[in-house]
Amino acid sequence: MKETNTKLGFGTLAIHAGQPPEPRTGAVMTPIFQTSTYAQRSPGEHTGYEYSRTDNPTRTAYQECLAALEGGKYALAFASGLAANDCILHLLKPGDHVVCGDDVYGGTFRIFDKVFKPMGLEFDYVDLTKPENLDKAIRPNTKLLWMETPTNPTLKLVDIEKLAKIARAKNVISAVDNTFMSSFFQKPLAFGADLVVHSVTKYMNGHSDVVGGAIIVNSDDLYQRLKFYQNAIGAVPAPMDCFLVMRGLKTLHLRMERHDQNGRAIAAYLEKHPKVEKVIYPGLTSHPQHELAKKQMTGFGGMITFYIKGGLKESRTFLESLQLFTLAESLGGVESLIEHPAIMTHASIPAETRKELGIADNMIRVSCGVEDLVDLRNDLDQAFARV
Ligand code: P1T
Repeated sequence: MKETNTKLGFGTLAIHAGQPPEPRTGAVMTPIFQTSTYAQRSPGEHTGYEYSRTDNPTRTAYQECLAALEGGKYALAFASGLAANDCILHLLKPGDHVVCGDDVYGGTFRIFDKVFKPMGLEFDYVDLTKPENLDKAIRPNTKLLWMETPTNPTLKLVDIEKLAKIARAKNVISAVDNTFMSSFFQKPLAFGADLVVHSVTKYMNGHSDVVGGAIIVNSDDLYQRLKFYQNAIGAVPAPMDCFLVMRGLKTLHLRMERHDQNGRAIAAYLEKHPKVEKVIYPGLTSHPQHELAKKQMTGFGGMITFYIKGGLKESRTFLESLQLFTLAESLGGVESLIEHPAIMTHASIPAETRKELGIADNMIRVSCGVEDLVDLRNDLDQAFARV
C-alpha cells in the first residue's frame, strides 16, 4: 500500500497503515532505524529527520498505524503508558483542576497524587458512572476530564459520549484511557473525546515483551502542544520497541476476537462456579452497565474480575495452584495472566479507597489469553478444587 487510505478495514490498516515497502530496497517490513542522528547536507538542510528523540522513521510508521487504527488524525508514541499520561498532564499548569474517575489503574492514581498534586494541580476523584456527578465536579479552573473505561480493576464503564459532551461545553479537555478495550473494541474519538491514551504494553502490543504508551488526537492544536512535550520531555520509545508493537498491531483484530471469545466463556463459567461469590464482566447481563457496554463497545474483551468465596487465604491458595494462568501484573498478552489487585497492581491506592471501591482480599483479576478454552477451564477447575 503506497499511502494510508483510512476507509480500509481495521485488519487491512493494522497490517499496512504507515508501512509501505521501504523505497530503496523494497523491504516489506519497516526497517528498525537504529540511529540517534541523521546526516545533514548543510546546517539545517536535512531529510526531515534530525535527531531520534524528535522523530525516527520507525516511530513515524508506528504512529501512523496507531492513528489509523484509533480513527484519529495523529498519534504520539511513548516509552510507557504512564509517560503518555505524564505528557497529557503537562498541558496543565499549577492551579488547574482535573476530574478523574474514582477507579483507575494504581499507577495513574500515583502519578496524579504523588507527582502532579505536589506541583500544584488539583484532582477530584468522582464516580463518573453517573454523568450528573461530572456536572457537579466541574469548577471554573477545571481543565481536564480523565476517564478510564472499563476501569481497572472493577470494570465499571462510563458513558464516553455523554461525559465528553459535558466537558466540551465547559472547555474541558476529555481524555479516555482505552487500554482495556484496545482500538479494536472501542473508539472514544468517535464519541467526542479529545484524547485517547493507551498503555500499548497490553492488548495493542499483545505479546508481553514491550512497555509502551500512546496518545491519539484529532485536534491540530492539541497535537502540536503534545508533540512539543513529547520531544521536550523525551520519554520516547526506542526504534526496536516501535517495530515490535507495530508487529503486534498486525494481529490485533485476530487476537481481540479470541480474547473476547475466551472472556465471555470464562466469565459464564465463573458465574456458575460454586466457589465464586460474584463475577464482574461487561458482557454478562448481570453487569449493571451491560446496555452501555453494548452501545459503546463492539466486544467485551478478555478482562474479568471476580470475588472468590472466602478471603486472602482462599485467594492465595487459588492463585498459587494455577498452572497455565501466570500469576503476574499486566494484562492483554496472548498468554493468560491472573493477579491480586489489592496486593499487586492497586497497592498504591490508599487502603480506605480500595475498601470503598471493593478492591478486597478475595478479589481476583483475570486477563484471558488466546489459548484453547478447554485448557484454561481445566486449569481453573483444578485450582478451585484445591481451595
Ligand atoms: O505500565 P504502563 O505501560 O506505564 O501503563 C500504565 C497503565 C495505564 N493505564 C491502564 C489502564 C493500565 O492498566 C496501565 C498498566 N496496568 C498494569 C500494569 C496492570 O497490571 O494493571
